[in-house]
Amino acid sequence: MALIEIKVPDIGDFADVSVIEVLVKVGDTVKEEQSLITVESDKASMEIPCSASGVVKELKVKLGDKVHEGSVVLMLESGAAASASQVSVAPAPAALTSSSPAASSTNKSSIPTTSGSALIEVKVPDIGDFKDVSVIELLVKPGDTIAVDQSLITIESDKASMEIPSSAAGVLKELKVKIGDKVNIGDFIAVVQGQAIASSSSVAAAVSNVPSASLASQSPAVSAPPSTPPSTSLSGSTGLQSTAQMPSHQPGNALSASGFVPHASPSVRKFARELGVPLEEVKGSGIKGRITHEDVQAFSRAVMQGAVSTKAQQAKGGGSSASGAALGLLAWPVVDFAKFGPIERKPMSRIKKISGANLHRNWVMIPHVTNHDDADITDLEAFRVLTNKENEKSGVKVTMLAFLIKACVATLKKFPEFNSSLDGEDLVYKSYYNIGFAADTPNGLMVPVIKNADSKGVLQISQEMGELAKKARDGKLSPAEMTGATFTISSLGGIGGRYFNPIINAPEVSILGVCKSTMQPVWNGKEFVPRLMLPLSLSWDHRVIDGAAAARFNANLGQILSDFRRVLL
Ligand code: CAO
Repeated sequence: MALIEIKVPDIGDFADVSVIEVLVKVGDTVKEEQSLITVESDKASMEIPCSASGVVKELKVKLGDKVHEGSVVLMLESGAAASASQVSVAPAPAALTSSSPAASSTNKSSIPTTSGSALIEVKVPDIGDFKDVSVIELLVKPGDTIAVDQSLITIESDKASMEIPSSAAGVLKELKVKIGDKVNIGDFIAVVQGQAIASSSSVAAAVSNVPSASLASQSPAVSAPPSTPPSTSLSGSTGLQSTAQMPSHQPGNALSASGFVPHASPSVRKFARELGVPLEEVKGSGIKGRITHEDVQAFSRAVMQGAVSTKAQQAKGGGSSASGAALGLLAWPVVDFAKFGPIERKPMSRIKKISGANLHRNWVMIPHVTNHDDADITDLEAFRVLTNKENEKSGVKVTMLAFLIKACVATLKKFPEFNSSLDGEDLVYKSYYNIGFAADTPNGLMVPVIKNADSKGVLQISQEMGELAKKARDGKLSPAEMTGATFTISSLGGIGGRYFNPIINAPEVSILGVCKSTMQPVWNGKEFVPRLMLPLSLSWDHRVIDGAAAARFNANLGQILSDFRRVLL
């Protein structure tokens, strides 16, 4: 067993490129040519392959480190002693910056025009042995004014992505390629109308980006990206952050159809394409907003679970005014209401729009069933009135909702699936009891959360509820005060009504709706007696909960409410 150093191979004139991904960890068994790290310059990202097979004993680089040719990436315990070339060098991709005026003629030819300017053909420069590389981004469009060296397209192999620069300045007349096309060295990609044929120096600058030697024959994992003269950096890596982090448009940054070029390595891009994930909609969690493999996975999972919809999905039928075509429904009726009488059009409040979108998704995606029941709260109401009398001075008013929260916690403990969430094919059972309560506010519905309600008494819950409801009405709830609920209660008891179907607040799996208690004649076996009955409406997710469990939940809740001592059991 030999311990060998695996070093960064010749990556041309690139010096101090950043490590943006570490793809292996100590203890991993790696094969020759397996990618170890991803490095990035301002124009390309590339994966550095292992020059031998073995077990990773020590990593010598970490995220954010700068490396160059010869930097030690890791220590590898190799089965056989590696040769000197194996140890240190995955062979030279190319000289990246040597200017080659002669080569320019292969990349650009000109056709004089009558106006004195020339139509210049821009071709794919020497990209080494790479064949049939896919065009993954078009960075310019006809009519754009192009500078020499400005990136025109991005191409990508399975291990590297690179931007192809323009070898001429002028106005882009035509792009000869589209996304998905495969290109090779010498392929004609664009026509630029320049004032004249670019000077030899500008030609040289453009073509200086060209790797001059074969890459793939010796080191398929390392490509030579076009380098950029220091003065013409167009898409510095610091400028390529996720959309959320970088709202302003930096000149020269490549734009995708929907925004900024997503910052991701070739393998992540490939992975996203395989899953059909629109990278520009993924928020990167890596350095400088870089999108990682895990980010793509998480986005894909969120879309599958309905927690997130892509822009394409939204365009097809996400909003309330959507056509319904995506669901195969009739188009939404378009009516000129003013035809029938005076109208006033008002935009919906921000909260209504947000809660509306959530309710819509939950209603459509969760198979809801609602069980209705009545609980005898005659004795509990008497106790509530007494409690309020005794605590008059405290300023805390106890309503039925605080008792309901305690009663629900006790019932949730007995029926844990009601306090769970669906995560893919798993059920996540929570050992904490955070109860959300719907609050009616002038701006719309909000759901503040009483955290750890199991460890709080009815008086404390009442006080917290009062404070949170006030904050909700004043629009002062913090995100932390509205998140983390495991179960929700929606009480219309102060208003009226008998029963309703509350919509589950995903990712919760059930919700209790409560209406106004009324005196009812209840048969006790001998006679009808007047009892104060509280209408309960329990909606539950039929993927998680069965009807029998829901009926038992309601029965148990009813028993606790009719004799609150049971809350202690
Ligand atoms: N039966 C009979 N009376 C009830 C009752 C019930 N189930 N629940 C409350 N009441 C009474 C209270 O005792 C109080 O009576 P007093 O004025 O005599 O003291 C009165 O109704 C008003 O109560 P409240 O609404 O102020 O207090 P609450 O704790 O019951 O509710 C809150 C607080 C914030 C939840 C409530 O104000 C609210 O916003 N409810 C609306 C929730 C909602 O919109 N749900 C629908 C969501 S789906 O669209």
